[in-house]
Amino acid sequence: MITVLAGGVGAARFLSGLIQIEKPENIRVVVNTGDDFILHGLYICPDIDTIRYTLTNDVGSQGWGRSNETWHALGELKNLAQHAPERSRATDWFALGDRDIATHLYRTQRLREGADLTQVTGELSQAASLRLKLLPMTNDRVATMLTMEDGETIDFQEYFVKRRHAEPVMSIQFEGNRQAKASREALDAIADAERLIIAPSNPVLSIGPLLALPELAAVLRSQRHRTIAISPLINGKAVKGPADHLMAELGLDSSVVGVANYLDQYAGHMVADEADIDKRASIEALGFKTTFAPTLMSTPKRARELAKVVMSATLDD
Ligand code: FO1
Repeated sequence: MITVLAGGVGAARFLSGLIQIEKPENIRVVVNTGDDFILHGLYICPDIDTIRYTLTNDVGSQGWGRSNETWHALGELKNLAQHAPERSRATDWFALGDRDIATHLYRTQRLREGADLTQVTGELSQAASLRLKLLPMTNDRVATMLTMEDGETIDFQEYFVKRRHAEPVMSIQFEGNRQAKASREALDAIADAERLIIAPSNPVLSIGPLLALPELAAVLRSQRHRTIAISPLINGKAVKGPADHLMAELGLDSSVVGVANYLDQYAGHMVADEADIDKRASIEALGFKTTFAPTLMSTPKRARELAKVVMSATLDD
C-alpha cells in the first residue's frame, strides 16, 4: 500500500499522475484540514474537495471548485453582502459555486447528525466513485492561523483568498493541534504503508498542519526510511501559491534545501526538479537520498512521469 500526505492543488495533480500507474485501491491519502473553515454556516474542506474533484475530472480550470459551475447563489450573495456590516462573515470574497455548495450542504448536515469527517469524506468519495481512500488528518478542529507583521492574527482563507497571500507573515500557528487527535485511519495509513510520499504541497502551510499533530508526526518519523518527499519549489520558485516568499518571511531558506531542512526528520529521499541539481550535495548532507527529474506537472503525462520517478525512487531497507 502507498500513502500520500497531501495538501491541495499540487497534491491533486500528483495524485492524478499516480492513479495512472498504480491501482487506486492501493492508495491512501492523508489530507490537510488546517484550511477548513465555516462560512455561511457551511463546513468547507478545500483540500479534500480539490483532490476529490481533480481525481474525478470534475475540477474547475482555476484548480479548485467544480467544472461546469454556475454562480447564481454567489451573485445573489454579492448583492446582499453590500449591505452587511463591515465585520460580518456574510461575505462574497470566497467563491462558492452552485454545484460545489451541494458538497458543503451535505457535509455540514452529516456532521450535524453526528458523523465524523472521515466517515463523511468516505461517503462523498463513494458518491463520486473515487476508488482511492481520502483520509482527513483528524476528525477534530485544527485551524491554520497566521500572524501578520502588524500583529493581527487571521485565519488561513482570509490570508490566502481575501488578502491574496500578498502580505508578509510573521508566524504561523495550528490552533487546536495539541488537543486534536490524528484519526485512527490516518495513523494506520502511515504506520503500515510500504511507500510514503509527501506530495509537492506547500511544506509550511499544507504539510505543516499534519506535522503539528504530535502522534502523526511521531509515526511519520518512525517511517522516515520509507518516505519520499517531492519538492514544490523549482529553482527557488513556487509553481502556485506563496510557498517561496512565505518560507523566506518565516526565516527559512526558500529553496529545495529549505524544504529538505523542514522535512529532514520525516523523509529519507527527496525528489527535486532537475533545475536544482546543483543543490544535490546540500540535500544529501541532510541525510537524504536524492533524485532529480522534471517535476512541473503541466500535463497529465508529466504528472504520470513524475509519479513513475517517485515510485521507483529507492528506499532504505
Ligand atoms: N481560492 C481562491 O483563490 N479564491 C476563492 O474564491 C476560492 C474558493 C474556494 C471554494 C471552495 C474550495 O474548495 C476552494 C476554494 N479556493 C479558492 C481554493 C482554496 O482557498 C485553496 O486552494 C486552499 O485552501 C489552499 O490549498
